[in-house]
Amino acid sequence: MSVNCQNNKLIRWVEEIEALCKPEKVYWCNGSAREYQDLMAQMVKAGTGIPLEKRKESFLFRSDPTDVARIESHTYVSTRNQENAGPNNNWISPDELKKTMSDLYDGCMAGRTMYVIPFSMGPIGSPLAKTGVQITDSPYAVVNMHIMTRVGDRVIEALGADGEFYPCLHSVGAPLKPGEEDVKWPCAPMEKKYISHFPEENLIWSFGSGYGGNALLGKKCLSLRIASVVARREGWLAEHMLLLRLTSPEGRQYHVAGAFPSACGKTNLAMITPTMPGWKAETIGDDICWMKILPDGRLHAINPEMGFFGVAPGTSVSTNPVAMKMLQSRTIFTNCALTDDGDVWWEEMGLPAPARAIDWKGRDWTPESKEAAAHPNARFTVPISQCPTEFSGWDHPDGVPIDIIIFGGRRGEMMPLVHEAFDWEHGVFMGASASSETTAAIIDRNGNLMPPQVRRDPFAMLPFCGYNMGDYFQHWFEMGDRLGSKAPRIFYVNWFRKGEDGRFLWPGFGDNSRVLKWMCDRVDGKAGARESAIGMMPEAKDLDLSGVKVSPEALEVLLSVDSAAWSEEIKDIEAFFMKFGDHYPERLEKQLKALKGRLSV
Ligand code: OXD
Ligand code: MN
Repeated sequence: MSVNCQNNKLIRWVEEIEALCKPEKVYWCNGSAREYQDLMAQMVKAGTGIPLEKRKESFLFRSDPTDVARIESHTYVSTRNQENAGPNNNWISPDELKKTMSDLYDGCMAGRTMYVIPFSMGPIGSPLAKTGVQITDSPYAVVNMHIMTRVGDRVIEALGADGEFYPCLHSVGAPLKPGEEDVKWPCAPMEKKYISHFPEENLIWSFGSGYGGNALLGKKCLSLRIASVVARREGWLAEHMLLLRLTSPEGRQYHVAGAFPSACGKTNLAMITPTMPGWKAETIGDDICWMKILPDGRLHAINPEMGFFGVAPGTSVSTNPVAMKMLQSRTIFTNCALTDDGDVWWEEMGLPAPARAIDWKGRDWTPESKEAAAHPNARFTVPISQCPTEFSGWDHPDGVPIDIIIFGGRRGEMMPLVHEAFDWEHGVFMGASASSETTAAIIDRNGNLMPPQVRRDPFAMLPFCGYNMGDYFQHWFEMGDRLGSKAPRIFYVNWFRKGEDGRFLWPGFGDNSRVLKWMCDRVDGKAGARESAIGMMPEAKDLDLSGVKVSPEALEVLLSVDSAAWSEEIKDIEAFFMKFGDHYPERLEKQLKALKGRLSV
């Protein structure tokens, strides 16, 4: 047991899980650097972790080929009443799901160590922070949790005798028989994988997968699915958003929160290098943000995490030079390719492909090979403290006051570069009607990558909202009522619009700062905009485009509303909203009607 643990509820829960999962031994994590090193050494000895000669204190892991991403089809929100989970979640009744999973958990840790990880999401002691305790039989999950959260004794101390914690149970679901040799990446077959949430008990049970959000339970499971329910209960917001601080040449600061679906360049935007002279951007978070109205009446945000779990392929010196520097040392890589000289490589890294490598499945690879060397959802895990653009006050307990909220997605057609909401209520409509083309962070129930398709992804929260999304929309309206004139301004962006030749029309990356500058100027009442059917939009003259290579024709497309395409889009939005039946807020219907009126459809 942890030497310090005074919390009887926690001690009892750990004993109960030990009795159920029957591990060989139990180990309470203290969060020390020594613990991290010992676990890494143990995994290197077992052949699971591969030290990288070219990157100091960095390691490569390869997952089982069937265990490579979040599995939305095996993710459940289990409430007594199905309606509370809503049409946006898979649902099984708590009794049935607990029965099925208890049978799976019975003896599932045989031959393994059961790790108890006390962790804090958010600065310990912050009014915005929450404590979790993850039990897992995966040492890989432990080292990743060390980077992604605040782990260890100081959490146990803060918990005290009767502090509340969120129990998060995880097992890879691969018990070992006496004398049986372990595989490199133990996991259960697809039909036994479950990522389950019981919001009425603030409880998480995950079984069968060792990858990413399925195994690092502080992230999507706690900080989004469970936290979103708690946030509604307690009157705050738990969001799938990056956090960024911008400073103008005059020294004025703006704090931006941005919601984008997986792999829409959220990490790149969080680490943006502005191309406009004098502008500075600092990183606070790249994935999750918790926002609360503090006594000054403003919406304050923290990043509850402590590290980045980013998608490697596509990260390059041109798309994200900051991340490339950050990954030079003390990084865990998963499912990247391994080069002969002991480095990692991935597609679109901006470096020539090695003549020979070992691919993510551990096979010999050459540029002639048919398959990609790195899995498209290959990842890096790295502490935020290594980010060269880290904002030094990023973990202030009161967070930062938000000026600007951005929604967005990946749309090759239809969606203009940027538009601004008329007011908060219109902004909620923008968030609720957001959509994107899907990417590699999701696999279907057969373990195949989802083919790219446009899906509605409100607030980029479709896979992460732990309750009925109709009620979530209503919660956003009510937050606006409380914020009144202190509400942040809301914008919608699309960096991915393509021309007829299939090429992107907007240069993106550092030049996205030009769009951010327009937003800042709008906040200060300094930039022009014209009213369109879908919101306030800049004209070319309102954007700072000095030195950008965009043709006037491209700009014309990027800054206009394609009414015919929008009329089609409206049908899809409406059909989506209708799924929420009685939970569909009247105020959203009012927004939809108003948009139809403006588009004359
Ligand atoms: C992520 C995701 O990994 O959104 O952040 O899928
Ligand atoms: Mn994410």
